[in-house]
Amino acid sequence: MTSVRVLVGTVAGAVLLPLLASPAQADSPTGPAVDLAGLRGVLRSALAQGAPGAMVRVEDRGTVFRAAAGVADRGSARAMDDTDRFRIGSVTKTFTAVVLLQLVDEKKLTLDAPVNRYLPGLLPDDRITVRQVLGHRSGLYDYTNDMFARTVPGFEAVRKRVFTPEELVKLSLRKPRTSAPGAVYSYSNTNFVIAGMLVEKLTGNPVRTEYQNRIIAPLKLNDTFYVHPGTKIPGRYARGYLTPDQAGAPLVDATEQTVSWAQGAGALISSTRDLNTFLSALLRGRLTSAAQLAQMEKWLPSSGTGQAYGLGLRRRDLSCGVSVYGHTGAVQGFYTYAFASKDGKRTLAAVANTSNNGTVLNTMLRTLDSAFCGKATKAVGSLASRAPRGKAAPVERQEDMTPAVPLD
Ligand code: HEL
Repeated sequence: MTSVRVLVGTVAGAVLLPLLASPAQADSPTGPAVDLAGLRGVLRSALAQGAPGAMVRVEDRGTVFRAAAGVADRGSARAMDDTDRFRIGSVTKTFTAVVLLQLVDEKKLTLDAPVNRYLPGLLPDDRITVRQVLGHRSGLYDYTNDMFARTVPGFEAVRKRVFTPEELVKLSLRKPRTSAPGAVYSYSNTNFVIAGMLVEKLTGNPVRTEYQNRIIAPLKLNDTFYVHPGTKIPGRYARGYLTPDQAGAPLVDATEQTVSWAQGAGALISSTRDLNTFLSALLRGRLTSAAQLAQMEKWLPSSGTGQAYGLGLRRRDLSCGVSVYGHTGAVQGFYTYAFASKDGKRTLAAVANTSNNGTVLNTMLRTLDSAFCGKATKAVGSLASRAPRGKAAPVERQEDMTPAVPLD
């Protein structure tokens, strides 16, 4: 049987007890008890479905539940450790949105102003606003649909590429827009490349400096980095393994890449601890004014059952009736879930070091139920799901599984 290492302790980490010394449902100061056995079972399933490793960290007002399974590195067989760093993909979008909402607080940006007011001539339509961009309602085509239509060749073609953000926007504009501005939700990385451009234009600094000064340094996020266009993850990290489209083909080590194709839409590196700290701070109102947090939490329906999108922030309604707030990430080699309770007092970050494997993605989703509902529950959602070619059928359709994922 797969071994899952589970620890329960304090945030300071002074006392860490093996799970065997803990009850199956760990007592918790807020909400239902965290289902440790459930978390452990999810990690085990993810490994059985093809993830080399997986980890989860749940924090609840000073109590930490953490578990890791499998390997961080298939070459050395080093065990996954919950302190390993990894690429967070689109969880980056929440960081980028926070920077822009801070700029709104500073009166340097108006959410309902056209993007072209700040970036003259960038977009072909003056009606597209900053708010639409942050809520995926701009109608701007997602250029990654084409870029990653063939998973491994698409990735290898951009692994070392360095794009300017303007080049990425141009890729999007080659295609017709998906809707009129503001008409519907349609997830597009183009939006958050533009968000990063807005940050740079309004501050005169690279996005890296603004992440650093506004979020990373104040929250002491020592595992969080924007290294673009560098290709390496600093310090100790989990390697990321991309699943090819062809069934049975070996996993591709995708760890090293520029992530230049994503930039402000997905190029940050972090850890489960830092993501929990970040989301807790955000939801407790420590990163923006209450007014701007309320803007981020103005929910509109997104695709998928029980899901909504604000500004760079997702809401997921769990099977037990609890709603959680955060983001998901899918970057080559890593799947991430980072969510918190409404009051920011309970947080979860869960990662598997593989991607392009819809079964693993759906399995990892179940960490949310274990962390916030307190007992093993059936997966939510009713839409039939399709897995990448050659994979077992997943239990649930992921709302934002990129349309470029090959579906049977
Ligand atoms: S996709 C998502 C997720 N987001 C979006 C963004 C991110 N990631 C990407 O746009 C990368 C897409 C390619 C990922 C690749 C893989 O699985 O590694 N898949 C393919 O190449 C398929 N052909 C909406 C899922 C999010 O949750 O927000 O992160």
